Amino acid sequence: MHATATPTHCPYCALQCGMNLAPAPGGGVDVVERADFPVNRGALCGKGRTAPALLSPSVRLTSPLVRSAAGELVPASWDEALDRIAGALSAARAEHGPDACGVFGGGGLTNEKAYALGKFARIVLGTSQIDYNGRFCMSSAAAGGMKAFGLDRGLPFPLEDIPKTGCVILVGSNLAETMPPALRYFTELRENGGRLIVVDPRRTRTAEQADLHLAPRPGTDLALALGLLHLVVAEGRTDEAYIEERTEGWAEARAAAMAHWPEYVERITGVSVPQLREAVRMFCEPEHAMVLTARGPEQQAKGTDTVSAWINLCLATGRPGRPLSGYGCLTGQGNGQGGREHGQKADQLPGYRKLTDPEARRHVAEVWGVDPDSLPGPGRSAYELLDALGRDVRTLLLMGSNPVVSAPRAAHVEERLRSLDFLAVCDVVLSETAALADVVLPVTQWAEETGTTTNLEGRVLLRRQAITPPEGVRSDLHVMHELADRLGVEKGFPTDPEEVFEELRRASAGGPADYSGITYRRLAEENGVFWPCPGDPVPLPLVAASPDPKGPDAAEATDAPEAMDAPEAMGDSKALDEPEARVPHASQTPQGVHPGSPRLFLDRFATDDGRARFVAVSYRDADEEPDAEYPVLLTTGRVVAQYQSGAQTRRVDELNAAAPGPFVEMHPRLAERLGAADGDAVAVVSRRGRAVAPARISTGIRPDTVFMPFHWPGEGRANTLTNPALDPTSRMPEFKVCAVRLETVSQP
Ligand SMILES: Nc1nc2c(c(=O)[nH]1)N[C@H]1C(S)=C(S)[C@@H](COP(=O)(O)OP(=O)(O)OC[C@H]3O[C@@H](n4cnc5c(=O)[nH]c(N)nc54)[C@H](O)[C@@H]3O)O[C@H]1N2
Ligand SMILES: Nc1nc2c(c(=O)[nH]1)N[C@H]1C(S)=C(S)[C@@H](COP(=O)(O)OP(=O)(O)OC[C@H]3O[C@@H](n4cnc5c(=O)[nH]c(N)nc54)[C@H](O)[C@@H]3O)O[C@H]1N2
Ligand code: SF4
Ligand SMILES: [Mo]
Repeated sequence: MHATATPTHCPYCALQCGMNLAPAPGGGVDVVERADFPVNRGALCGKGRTAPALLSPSVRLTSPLVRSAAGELVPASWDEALDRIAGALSAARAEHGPDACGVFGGGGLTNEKAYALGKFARIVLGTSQIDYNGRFCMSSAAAGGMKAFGLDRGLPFPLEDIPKTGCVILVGSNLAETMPPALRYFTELRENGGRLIVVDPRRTRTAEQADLHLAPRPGTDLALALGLLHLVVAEGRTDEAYIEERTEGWAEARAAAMAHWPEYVERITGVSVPQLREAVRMFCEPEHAMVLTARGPEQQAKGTDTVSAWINLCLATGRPGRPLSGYGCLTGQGNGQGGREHGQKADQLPGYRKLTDPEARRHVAEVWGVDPDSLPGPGRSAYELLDALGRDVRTLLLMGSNPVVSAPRAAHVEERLRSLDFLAVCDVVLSETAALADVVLPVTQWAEETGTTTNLEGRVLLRRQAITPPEGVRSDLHVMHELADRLGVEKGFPTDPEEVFEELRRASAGGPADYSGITYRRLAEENGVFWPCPGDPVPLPLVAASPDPKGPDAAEATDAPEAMDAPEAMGDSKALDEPEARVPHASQTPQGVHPGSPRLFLDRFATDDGRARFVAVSYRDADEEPDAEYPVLLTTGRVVAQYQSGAQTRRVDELNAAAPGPFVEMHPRLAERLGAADGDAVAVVSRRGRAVAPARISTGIRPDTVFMPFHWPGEGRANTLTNPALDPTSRMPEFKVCAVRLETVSQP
């Protein structure tokens, strides 16, 4: 335990608020204000403030658990638990081939863990079957950003630029609840005379702050963005010089947008033509303007095209790559940004490299000390992987996610998890998914360990250990080290996070997300560094993996059935993040200290020719539109006091008191038709299942739509209802739209 306060960051969302942890009088730690971190300047939401509750042994796991002959989870030694997992992975590989071993990661894992997990899958298990929950989060924005700019970094500018711009269109973000300390930037924007437009089917706490609130029907943001672009052209508000100088593809994108007449867009979205015109005026008149998207428009089966449409609007008006302007996505999880850069994605190698790029394979294989040809190809996307459990994928190692609550069509996913030969879960608490496991490993979290995260601005941060973990708890890095050892790879999985980070620097060097110039020391001294930050990492090879990358079971592995490699088994996974990322700032010298890159694209975009790409897109309906049987739209999201699947926050008393359970938000007119009063239990039924929760009546939601938060398991689980229709490029499920019907429930 440190004698004085330890400066660190919050365990939860992508804002990664700075906080100090001071030793508490009765043991444990207290959260103390940390004013020196610029993103939140000391402010915290209730989740961050109460985070020390997660450290209590009454909340967190403190011993490995294994399933007994009687089917119960019982405490066991680390050796027994690890032996069981290694045995199950070996057996699956021997019997069915390496792709029978699946790995599922999380965007809350530190960079070091995400990096080690990707490496573990590829060189210890030799499996292609790895993906992570970030696929459910920001993958559509990543794909859209890649297509247009050749690079995906959530925000290409720091949050501090927001108050200085002229107008922000905030599309499907309820940041007043999902990142409360960030609301300050928008308040300051308005105090400075800038305008805020919020696009959300609900009048949220965020929308209440807006100068203009557009409330489209869920799933119609694509039409809305195209309608705005139509008006920009019709009103002669395009920036022709910028289009000419800095972009490609305008003619096709323009033609596609021109087919979206304002009256047609009004019919689809429910946003009136005068409101569309007002939005265009607010957005185009100031010298600087931004569009920021979050999960509302992205979690749709057309999320990538929707992001492209919003980017097209920005490009046509000359915004991206200009000061205080451009397009950005508000990433969600604590390491939502870094977690998508270093190799836990199905199609990816560290440094945001493509697994299919021969040069990327060569570089990373050299860092790992393996043959490039031994690296598997791209695997399935998150939902496709979960859907394949118990079929092709027989054993799963899961780290940092709770899909029983958070995956779409959750009852089906739960059934797939139960059908596995073997499930191993590393978690801090006994989540609903951990409760299904054959072995649960209790791992260190946040204040109990050191590691780096990358916040929504692309700012790499150092989270420092502030407290000694309880006896019986080990880190995820330790788990990978021990499993690799048991599976015949003795070197290459250090347990010291800084040693892992040093290797990550080398692996990312020269890649799009280049961390090679970043060190723990710099992170501590500079309060974070923005990537790309090329530099001079420790020369190779410092750490080499065992010479036989597949370990002792290599012979069996070679006899694996070929089916997993067949193109149809891959789905469209090859499309996951097309097109390929290019190295930005390649000209910068690796000598000397690179300052990091708070603002991207000011000189050029990260494409081959430095020009941004318009992508011609057209509106299409949601996968499931309302009909006579399912006449109402369901959308889902978050409340301020609960986090994600709730595995952590449902264990914090103060947060539970603030948000005790699920609800179905509905308009009074809809409630009246249904015959439900506020608080009455109502059933929401979709083609996937039925959920029951109390009605919450509000005039702030469209009468054709109901909203449910997704933080709870059981009867009120929103994801029992959601549609796993996937975006063709990003493989993002359509969490934000499905068709339902409502029924009253007679109460006992
Ligand atoms: N309190 C809290 N904070 C969190 C999290 C949490 O679970 N709880 N999770 C973190 C993570 S991982 C993420 S990804 C972020 C998410 O942050 P947000 O994107 O802000 O969160 P959501 O509530 O999922 O969705 C935002 C809004 O989209 C609206 N919406 C629904 N359908 C549509 C649509 O079709 N179009 C548009 N334009 N809007 C629509 C919803 O009404 C909702 O108000 O939050 C992070 N912060
Ligand atoms: N209907 C609907 N569903 C959604 C969404 C939606 O808007 N609507 N949003 C989606 C989005 S954006 C996201 S990001 C997902 C998130 O959903 P999940 O992937 O389920 O995310 P969490 O609930 O944060 O789960 C993280 C788990 O990891 C554990 N954990 C925390 N730290 C560590 C660590 O260091 N190591 C290990 N091994 N475990 C750790 C936590 O205790 C928790 O059990 O949900 C998606 N699901
Ligand atoms: S806004 Fe996010 S990072 Fe900040 S305290 Fe709340 S949960 Fe933590
Ligand atoms: Mo997320």
